[in-house]
Amino acid sequence: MPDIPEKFDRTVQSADYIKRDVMIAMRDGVKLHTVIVIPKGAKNAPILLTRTPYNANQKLERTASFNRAARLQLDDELFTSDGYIRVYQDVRGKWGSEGDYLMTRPLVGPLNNTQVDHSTDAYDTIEWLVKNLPESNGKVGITGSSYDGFTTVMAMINPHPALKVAAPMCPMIDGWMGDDWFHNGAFRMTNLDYIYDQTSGRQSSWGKMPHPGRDDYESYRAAGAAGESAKRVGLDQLPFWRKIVEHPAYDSFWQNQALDKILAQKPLAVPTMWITSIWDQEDIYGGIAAYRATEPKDTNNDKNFLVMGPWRHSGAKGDGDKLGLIKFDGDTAAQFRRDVLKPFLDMYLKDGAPKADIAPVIAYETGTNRWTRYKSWPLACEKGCETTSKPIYLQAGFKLGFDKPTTDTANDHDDYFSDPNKPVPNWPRPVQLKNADDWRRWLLQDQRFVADRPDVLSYVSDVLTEPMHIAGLPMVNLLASTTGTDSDWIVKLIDVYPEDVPSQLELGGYQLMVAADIFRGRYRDSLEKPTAIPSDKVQRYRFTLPNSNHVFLPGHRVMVQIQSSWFPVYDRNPQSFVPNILLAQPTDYKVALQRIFHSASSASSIELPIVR
Ligand code: PG9
Repeated sequence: MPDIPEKFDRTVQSADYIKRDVMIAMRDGVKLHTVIVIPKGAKNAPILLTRTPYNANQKLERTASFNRAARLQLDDELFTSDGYIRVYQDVRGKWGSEGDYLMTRPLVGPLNNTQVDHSTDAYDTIEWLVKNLPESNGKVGITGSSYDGFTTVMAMINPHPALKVAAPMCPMIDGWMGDDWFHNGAFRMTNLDYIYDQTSGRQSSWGKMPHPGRDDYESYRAAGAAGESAKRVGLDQLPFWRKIVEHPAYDSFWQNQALDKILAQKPLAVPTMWITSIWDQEDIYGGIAAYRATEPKDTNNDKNFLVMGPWRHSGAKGDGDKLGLIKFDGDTAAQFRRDVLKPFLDMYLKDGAPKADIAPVIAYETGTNRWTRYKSWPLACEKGCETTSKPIYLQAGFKLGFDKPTTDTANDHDDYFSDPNKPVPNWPRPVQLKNADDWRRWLLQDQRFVADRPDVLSYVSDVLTEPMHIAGLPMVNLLASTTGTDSDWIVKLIDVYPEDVPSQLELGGYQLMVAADIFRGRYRDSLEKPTAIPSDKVQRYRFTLPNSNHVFLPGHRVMVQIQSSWFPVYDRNPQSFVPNILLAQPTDYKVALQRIFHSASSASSIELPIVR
């Protein structure tokens, strides 16, 4: 008899949980691998479900303990210690599940000609769970972050009646406007790794894509366009990469799968808490966009909830006491899980749980470092909010202030040469996009490392004598020209710390981005149909920056930086108009003279959502 038996039962008799590993049949017969962790002795227990492409088995492998809370994820602890049944499921086509995988599989319809999607799979899974888990009370909640946030949102569409509550974290909602794939049309090179790892095999894992050298800035620049870098590692073989190449603009492919647009059509079917991170390096757009899209139909203001934490992507699941050098008041993620998420989910899932005191909007105020509660969000905006945003203008002499420029002279502009062959880096080189620590903190990178580059313009206000609170999405109103025929515009709203910060010396003079984004100029008139920028003609670029709830403290200054590349996170704009930037040729990359206007008739500003 061989020493390795045919079967080995891995159940640990003295563990405090029972693990059931099941294959649940969906309506098309495909079976999905599902891991169920039931506290021993559970009765009338609520179920918390997550549907993931990232290996359900691994979610129960944080440690090798006999204790379920130590084995499951950190953010599961409060739930599983309190008797919840925790369920993780591999989405179809990944890991232990059968079926075909489609990246962020769209709903059944023009983009999905099968009979199944994540909405039907969630439905069928919940149907099975409530019928087959005698330990449960028949109430199911769903949660998950990022891709798992996307599957959470999908479950909210035509939901199973047993689905009582949803808590999508940092969900991927619109991959073109500002979540993973693009930001306002600029492609995010980090996706080459993601697509490679996620779709090159059913069980693919992270970090497998080859990268030449130690500096992606250098290797991606040397390769040319994103398409060339992709080709060099074989991404051409992967259908989702080919879809990206076929759909560089905001066409029906992207519009029809944008979940905020889909959700806006009907009132929310289940109470939902949108959990967002202020410095989300991956899905900074979607959570707040979905909250805003669903808010008008939440007429009683009792179904749609928003949380904003001072976190990186998925930060609500981890330790929230600091991010890079920026410290908060205690572990804000643990505070959120204990004081907000747990009572919120209990209220809908646990039999007899008390009504939780949860405000419609719970937002961490950065700068002052405290949690705040509001009835709605944003507090200030262009129109329809209690307060109207207030423009802060670029002024002569690289100043920033609330007085609109009054002159119209030939000198009312500042210029820089943007050379796509010497792009502005996202963080100091060498840049390794796969370096998790750099990647998670880059939105808080001290911007002094580029502030004085000749191709970065920095406008700065006087020292503030009073606190200035922004609460919403700053709107860029940039008046600019280029000698090229296409261009990217990056606008960064920055809090400049005083030269001396006695309580934390390393923050002296720090330039902290509080909201920053990129806009691909070819989309200024239409996101769907790009057009060449007329050379040397002033154009208006209007786009929102990510959401912020920040107080610029007295002694600090407000800064706006403008540049035309942000590499290698974003691919380079060749600055000459080509049909598809992902396929640009080396000769398309041209130096351009960029001109930023601050005159009376062409006044560039950032409309700040300032509240008192
Ligand atoms: N931000 C990741 C992702 C989500 C959806 C699509 C592609 C990538 C994630 O962390 O899951």
